[in-house]
Amino acid sequence: MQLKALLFDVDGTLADTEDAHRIAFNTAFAEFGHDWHWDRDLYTRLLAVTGGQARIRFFLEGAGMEMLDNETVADMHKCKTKHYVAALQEGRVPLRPGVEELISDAREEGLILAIATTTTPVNVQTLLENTLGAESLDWFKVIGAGDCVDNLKPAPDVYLWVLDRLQLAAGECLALEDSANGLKAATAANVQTVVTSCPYTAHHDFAGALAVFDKFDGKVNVDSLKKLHNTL
Ligand code: XBP
Ligand code: MG
Repeated sequence: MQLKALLFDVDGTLADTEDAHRIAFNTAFAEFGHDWHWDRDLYTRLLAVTGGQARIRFFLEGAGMEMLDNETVADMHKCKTKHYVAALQEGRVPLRPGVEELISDAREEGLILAIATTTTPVNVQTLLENTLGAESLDWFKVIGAGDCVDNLKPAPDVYLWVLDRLQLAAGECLALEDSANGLKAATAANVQTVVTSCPYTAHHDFAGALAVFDKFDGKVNVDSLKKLHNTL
């Protein structure tokens, strides 16, 4: 089957966003009067759960703390999103080296681009606007984010949602992911996946990936992706 589309994850794949997410969570906790601090080690473990609100609940459970009601968690997460978006607007989160070139080459080659992420939609929009420019939002034919589906990764839902809107078969697409949960989600939707791990996910189990790299630059480009897809 011909490769027609690239489906990009956002966090950890397009950009190393997780430290900015982590810092935004910590700022929100302080604003809500809590002295909770998520350091890198703890956050690495908390990334087992996707979605910011679920991650806050997972933390409370793991720490044996009293569970907050849904409204409080949602408000705290809204505050976190505000701080995260501000970091993106200040240009503190660049794309990973090689990503801009890959996107530009893929467009020139006529490949369809889409996004399949579990993050909050405004995060995707703001990252794209502040890295590739406002017009880049139109380069992605479909943007599937955490608000589009009930079940976040590792469930396949966001990939199935994106495939449905693209009207493409899974075999006509490749997913680009950085994490085991992302790989599981794409694989469960029958989309073959190329992993480019990031510092927070380098230790994950990527069994089942079409290929695993630790960076895009010099390794992941349209030619290498087409070759990998041809081997299927
Ligand atoms: C990303 C996530 C998100 C972000 C935080 O996973 O799990 O929760 O860490 O964003 P993936 P929100 O890269 O697999 O899509 O706080 O907006 O959820
Ligand atoms: Mg990711």
